[in-house]
Amino acid sequence: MKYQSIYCCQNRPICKKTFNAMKDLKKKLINFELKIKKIYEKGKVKGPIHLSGGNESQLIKIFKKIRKNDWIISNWRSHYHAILHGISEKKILREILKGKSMSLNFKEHRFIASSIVAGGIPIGLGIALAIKRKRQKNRVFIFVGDMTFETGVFYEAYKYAKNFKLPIKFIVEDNGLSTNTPTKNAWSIISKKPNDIIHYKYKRKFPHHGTGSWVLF
Ligand SMILES: Cc1ncc(C[n+]2csc(CCOP(=O)(O)OP(=O)(O)O)c2C)c(N)n1
Ligand SMILES: [Mg+2]
Repeated sequence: MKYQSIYCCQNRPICKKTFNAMKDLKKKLINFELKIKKIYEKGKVKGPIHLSGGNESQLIKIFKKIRKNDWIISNWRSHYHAILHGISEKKILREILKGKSMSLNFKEHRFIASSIVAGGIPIGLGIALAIKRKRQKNRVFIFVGDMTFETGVFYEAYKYAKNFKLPIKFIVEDNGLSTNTPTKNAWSIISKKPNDIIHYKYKRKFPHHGTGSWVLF
């Protein structure tokens, strides 16, 4: 995806100001992960980390549509999601140092992450149902990997959300891998993505877990 393909200012091609802001934001995301990598390799993080990389531009574009009072349901690879939802790097770093990279949770920012494959999906569904019943205006954005998309939990939640018109948007982050196994090998067939979900592809820059210097799983 090229920055130039994103439109701003009443659908005019992206203006220089926005272009520069996006470049800065991309740098901010990458630098944060590099900082975590360094700290992790010094043995200061007492738990697993799952770094992002290669998906900065796609996420910046997606988060432009997300409002502060919307809920984010994330997973084990959640640092970028948290930063883009406006949570301070200091706050995120504090949790990572406690070994909580895989389960960043900031209720005050409407941010929930689960390291259980598909674990966050029913939680997001419940939040969306509550939002609808209370006639509130905010929405729920659920981020899942391409392998999680193939699970039964995803399928049921997607169906329920669609049938009951819940304020949910699903985003499939597709790196083609389920940990280190190609998702195609894990499931034999890759399912078609429905038109009403956001689906983007990216190439993983880091191993599934860690930085490549310690144990890999
Ligand atoms: C219930 C459960 N089973 C297995 C795992 C181990 N596990 C962690 S991530 C993962 C694969 C996820 O692949 P995908 O959804 O594509 O996400 P990605 O890591 O590629 O972003 C698995 C099997 C887990 N965390 N939870
Ligand atoms: Mg994957």
